[in-house]
Amino acid sequence: MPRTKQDEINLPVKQSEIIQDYRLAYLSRQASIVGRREVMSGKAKFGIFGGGKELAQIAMAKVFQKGDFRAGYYRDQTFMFAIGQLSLEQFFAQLYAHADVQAEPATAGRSMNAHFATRSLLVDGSWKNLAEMYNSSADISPTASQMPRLVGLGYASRLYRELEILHQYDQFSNRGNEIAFGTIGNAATAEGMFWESVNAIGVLKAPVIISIWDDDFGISVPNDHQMVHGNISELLSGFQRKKNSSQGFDIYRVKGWDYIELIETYTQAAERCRSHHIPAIIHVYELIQPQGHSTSGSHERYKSKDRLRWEREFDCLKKFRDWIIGNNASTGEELDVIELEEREKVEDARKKSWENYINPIKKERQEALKIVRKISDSSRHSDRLVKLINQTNGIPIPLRRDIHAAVQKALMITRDEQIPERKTLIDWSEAQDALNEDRYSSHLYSQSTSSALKAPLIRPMYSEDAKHVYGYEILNACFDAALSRDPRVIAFGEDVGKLGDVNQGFRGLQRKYGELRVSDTGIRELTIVGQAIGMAMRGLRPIAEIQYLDYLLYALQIISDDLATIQWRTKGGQKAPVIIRTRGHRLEGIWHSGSPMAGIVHLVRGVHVLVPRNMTQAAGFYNTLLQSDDPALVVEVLNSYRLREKLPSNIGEFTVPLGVPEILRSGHDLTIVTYGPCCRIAMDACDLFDKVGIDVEIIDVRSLLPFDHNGLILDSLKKTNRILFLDEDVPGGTTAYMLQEVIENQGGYYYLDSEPQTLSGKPHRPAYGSDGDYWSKPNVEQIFKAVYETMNEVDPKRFPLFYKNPI
Ligand SMILES: Cc1ncc(C[n+]2csc(CCOP(=O)(O)OP(=O)(O)O)c2C)c(N)n1
Repeated sequence: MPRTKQDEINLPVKQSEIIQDYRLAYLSRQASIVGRREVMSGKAKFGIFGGGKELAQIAMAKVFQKGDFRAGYYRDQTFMFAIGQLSLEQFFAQLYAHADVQAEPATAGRSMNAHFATRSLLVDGSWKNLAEMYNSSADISPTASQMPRLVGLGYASRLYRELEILHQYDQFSNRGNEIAFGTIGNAATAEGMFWESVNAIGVLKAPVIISIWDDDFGISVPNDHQMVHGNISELLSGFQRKKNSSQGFDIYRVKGWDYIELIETYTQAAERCRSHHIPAIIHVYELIQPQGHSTSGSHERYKSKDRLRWEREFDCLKKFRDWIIGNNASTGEELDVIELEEREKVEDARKKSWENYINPIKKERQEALKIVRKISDSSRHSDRLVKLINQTNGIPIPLRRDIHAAVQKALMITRDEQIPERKTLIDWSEAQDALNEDRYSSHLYSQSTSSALKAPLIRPMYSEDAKHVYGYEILNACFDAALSRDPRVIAFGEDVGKLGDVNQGFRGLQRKYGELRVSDTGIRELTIVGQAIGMAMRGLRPIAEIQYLDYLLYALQIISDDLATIQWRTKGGQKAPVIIRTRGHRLEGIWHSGSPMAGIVHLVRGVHVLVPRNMTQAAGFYNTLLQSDDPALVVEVLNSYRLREKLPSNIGEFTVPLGVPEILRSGHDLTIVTYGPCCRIAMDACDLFDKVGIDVEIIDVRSLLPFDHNGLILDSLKKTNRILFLDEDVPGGTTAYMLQEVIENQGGYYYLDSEPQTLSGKPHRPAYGSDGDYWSKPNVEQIFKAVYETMNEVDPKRFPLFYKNPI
């Protein structure tokens, strides 16, 4: 049938492009429908889909260029299809949790469906050319948690544009021409971190476009419970850029079913953002969620009949179809054919993806049961084994865990028999364990040659006339060397810029390296870390400062959910070598004295946690970390900045290894295992030990994660056979963690002659003042008593309890 030409119908988009867009929108919707069906039929566990948001995402994809980054959430499948970074087969593979990076490159089956990511790294863990790729940072589930990272993904462009010294890194940026695109649901904008991130992006003038997909609900809760006036762009209007101002956002409102308006809005926003680094917020409203929130429930339970009717009418796919026909860009019959073709594509991909997923598992089942059958041929329990084989074979959609359980059962049934094939089965099972270890547990930390554990050990050197300087001066010299050595090192935090941080580690360095290399930030711990994550994902080497350890809790969620999981949740596809610098442990009062190390250590597996006892140790850690591609938290000792240390002559080069404790004093009677400020207090207690003839060995753990990977503490325990774990965390906190590492993991249990002990702070927060500190945290006298009482049990005559009245 003759077609009306595009110029005759006067549309701003080519007709072929319109049809292509319709195809994609339809295909994506169909994928959602089929995906839901797969869950309902038991082939997948859970599904969350992007139906109802197709057109806006197609418009966003049109302006998304190579080098750009996305930080979005689970509704963005259409966008990912549109930029060519998600195939239908990959879409289904993720739904099935296909634990194979080839089939499911975003997360290798580690994240639930609709958690999108591109792979920034080569197999060896080194960077790809990100400037030549369409990039998506890896999604996480906590609502709005994509936002802090977005701050840094955008801000990196500003640095790459404005710092000439960074222009050489064209693998990461084309002189800062890249936009970071954020997407978020309307309800998630009620999260505090959304507002903190928007404010930070505005202050930093970061080229970011935030799209808010507004379908009026957050699961079942409507907008008037989420935000004042129920209208997010109205609420955001205070962020609106004023005329001729370079600060603030351009804010757009556009209907989610208006194809042309969407394209025009994104085109304008992207043009301004890319050329002038003016951030934008695009509030896309009148969107729908035709399948409800997820496969966990149906939206008929909470949406009124009127609302459901409206959703059918304002479905962007229906509106687009009507618009195409109304503008003579195609006919209903032609669109019917297109729809049929797209449905077939989805069905083909589903089938292929399912077979790719299930066949290897079925093959494993066959292999395992074949061995079990051989065992059953020689077994007295063959009837039980045959039953087990039949049961396992009868599972219609087998999981690897079903096979594993059957193998265990077969071995248990035949545990009193000498059948050669039992060995074959055990070998097979152990080989599978190794494969599953790789499938589910690899890449918690970097596995590349740049892993922090592989940094060469360079000892500090001292000239004969080495100066004794304040601790902060050691750090200052270290950071100066780092900034001068590597242009990608960027330091920032509260009071870090002009003041050079509250303890002067960066004193004078902003003047020397400029305001972009050493910067002040607002008081916003969460997005200081988010900023660092985004920057590090784009090849920079941020040192993000959290002013006090006590305030790390504001950022702990994002460190735990985002930073700590990046390498693992992408199975080595992405990394963010962030260094978080903070200072903590005892000083004064509740919020400048805390040491909640166990809370941290247990929440941030995937980040190294280092607790240097002085600033030379800290400097060595920074030098190690800056050579490596792992994220880390370094907790400096608050009361050591004004203590003098000898300045190494190789301040920018020497390294302190991770996971290697240091013996501070050797002894034979008992080992004290501690870290940070308690090292000094334990050493101070030695005067008392000397007086009563107790010979303690004191070990500074230095690195809580990783922990003593060569078993140095065990060696000490083999010698002393007695051990005290000491710190100023709460009882059962990091002391218990260290105890478990040494007594259980290292096998210390077998070398104990006395009960192992822990000495920590009180369960309450530290009280104010020097006496408050003394009665809240371990002190010299307590340490003495803890050790002495152990020795009293060994030899009560030699070590009488002289400080207690006889009972
Ligand atoms: C921190 C956090 N709280 C709660 C949830 C559970 N949850 C998942 S999605 C969602 C609603 C989000 O609604 P909205 O932001 O509007 O996005 P939509 O799903 O409608 O696209 C909730 C409450 C979560 N994932 N994270």
